[in-house]
Amino acid sequence: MTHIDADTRELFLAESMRTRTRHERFPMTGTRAQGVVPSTERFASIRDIRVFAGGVVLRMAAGLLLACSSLASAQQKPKRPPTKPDSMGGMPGMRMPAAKSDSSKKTKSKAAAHDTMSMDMPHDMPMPVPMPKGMPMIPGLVGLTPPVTSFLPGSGVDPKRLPLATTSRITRLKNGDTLDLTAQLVRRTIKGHTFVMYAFNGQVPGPLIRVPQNATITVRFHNRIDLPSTVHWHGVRLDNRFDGVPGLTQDSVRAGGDFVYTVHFPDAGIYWYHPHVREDIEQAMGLYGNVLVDSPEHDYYAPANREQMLVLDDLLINADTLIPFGKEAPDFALMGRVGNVLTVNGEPRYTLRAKRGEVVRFFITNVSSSRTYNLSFGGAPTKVVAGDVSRFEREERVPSVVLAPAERYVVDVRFESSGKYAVVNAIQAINHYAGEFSPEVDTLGAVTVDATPAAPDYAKQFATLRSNDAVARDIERFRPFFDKPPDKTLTLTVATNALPLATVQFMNVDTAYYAPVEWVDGMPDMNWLSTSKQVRWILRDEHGKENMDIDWHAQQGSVVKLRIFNDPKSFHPMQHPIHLHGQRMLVVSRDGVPTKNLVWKDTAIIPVGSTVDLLIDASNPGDWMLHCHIAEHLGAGMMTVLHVDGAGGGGKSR
Ligand SMILES: [Cu+2]
Repeated sequence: MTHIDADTRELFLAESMRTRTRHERFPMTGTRAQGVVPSTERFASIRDIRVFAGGVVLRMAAGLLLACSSLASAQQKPKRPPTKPDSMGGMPGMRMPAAKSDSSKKTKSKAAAHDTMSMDMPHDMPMPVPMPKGMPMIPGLVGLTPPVTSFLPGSGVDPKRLPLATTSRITRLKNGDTLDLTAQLVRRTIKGHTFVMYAFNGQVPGPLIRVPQNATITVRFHNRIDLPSTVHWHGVRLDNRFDGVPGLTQDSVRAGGDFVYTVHFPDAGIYWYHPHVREDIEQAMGLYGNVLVDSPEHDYYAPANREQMLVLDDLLINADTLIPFGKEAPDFALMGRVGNVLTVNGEPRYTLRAKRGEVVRFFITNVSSSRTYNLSFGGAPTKVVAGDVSRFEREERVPSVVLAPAERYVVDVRFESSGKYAVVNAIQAINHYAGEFSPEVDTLGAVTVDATPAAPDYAKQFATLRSNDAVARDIERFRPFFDKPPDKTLTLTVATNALPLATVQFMNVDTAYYAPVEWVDGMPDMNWLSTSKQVRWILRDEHGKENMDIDWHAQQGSVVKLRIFNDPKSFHPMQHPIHLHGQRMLVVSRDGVPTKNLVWKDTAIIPVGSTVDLLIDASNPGDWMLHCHIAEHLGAGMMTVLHVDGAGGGGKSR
């Protein structure tokens, strides 16, 4: 999110929870319970009416669409006859494959699909994603498949010969050290099902690289997966040559190839690394890891009894099968792939035992392709301490933390009394079909607190909200630029072609209402069928130039104001976490409201309908990507380059 102050967080939640819900639950994700979402009345106004009206319009439209569906179906000429609806326990609305009579067809039974999946297999499985409860698949879409070939890791590989993935281990490195980092195929067992996936050094998440601030390390990357790859050091202001962007800073590393990165860590905090090639596949299949950069200051953070990494991810599974990816182009191009199994540190359930009164520092990273989280700790008092690239000006008590893809937050949580605290993602689900919102709570794990008192007892330090004067002083020199006119303006929108007619009809009505943030996939059928061949996500500048055609230069040492507007009238408006490589930036205002407590960021969520002003400290010369961090949106073109021209005049630092 742009910033966790109460205003913004409440806005996201409040605006999407305005409607009186039917309290329907989506049978899509993990363990759930009817939960309470923090409430506020501050934003109950026009949008309420709009959402209600939208719901009514949508229900009418849905009826109309059902009536027109045979027409749509006929026009679309599905590649296979519509399948018979079948009941599947716990997955209402799911449509299962019709009985196969033609044995020459390449389609395999679901159970065998993974082991035998060929990279050249047409993407012809029927709609594989469970539909939310009460939401039928749009009839005009039944039987259609995305126009791509199916891909899953490890085609033709015997899973039994692959190593079983392990949990992440800490790799402590000092200045000058070298690390071998290998992307490889592994076996992973999730909820009793075994899948072939990817891992760095056999670990999911990859090794936690822990380095002192200002260290420079060498990473020898070995690509041993079945796709080209690279490593991007997310949030790190490093030498441009090692930023890991194929076609911009390096060639992609072919399968079997190697590349040597030199990585310098100028800022303390929590960072992460992942490939910058087909993130929708490689990152989703397990290629992600954290870097924890330690400040030399002993009291950089307030004291805590314990540190924990929380890497949030979601995986899309159909019963016992991973849902394949598009080989030539990402599928799920409209909303991004939203998983139905939530994982923390690669496991479906996070557990921690703590002592009574213990202060636990959580370093949280959202590595999901598309999902935004609203995380809280069972009511335990929570302090937000730091964000992507720095600490906050001031520590702040928060009821929850909102993280869009790629964002990080550092929070201190004190577990005051013994008992069980649920770690939950509490959000507002959206049903695009009915135009309804409903509260949804997924339990990601639990912290069990013993009666034994924690020692030392940091109750007093925890109760103090520290001011980080060094951060405020550092930001002070940027304040004169806060109100300057924007140097660059980008509008976020989308263009589509050749989408199924039923999708187009539905979406034309769907935009009658919108949510600032979509927390779930409320239209999995339309989403699955959309690929980056049909959907182009767009950054459009003030000259009308789009994505990579934008010619954007800044002088090294300058301060660049970037204004981003997320057009709510686009074909499919949704939030976009916008990430800038190699620099740091401040979210100085949203919709004209100045941010009260600043933090240096590398990723900022732009809610639908909002205008967000970012101030970029263009300190690092080179060619730096600015893109949406929803993997499928990036795969559908939503990227441009900021050329930071060095003193020599060239944009390249090499
Ligand atoms: Cu996006």
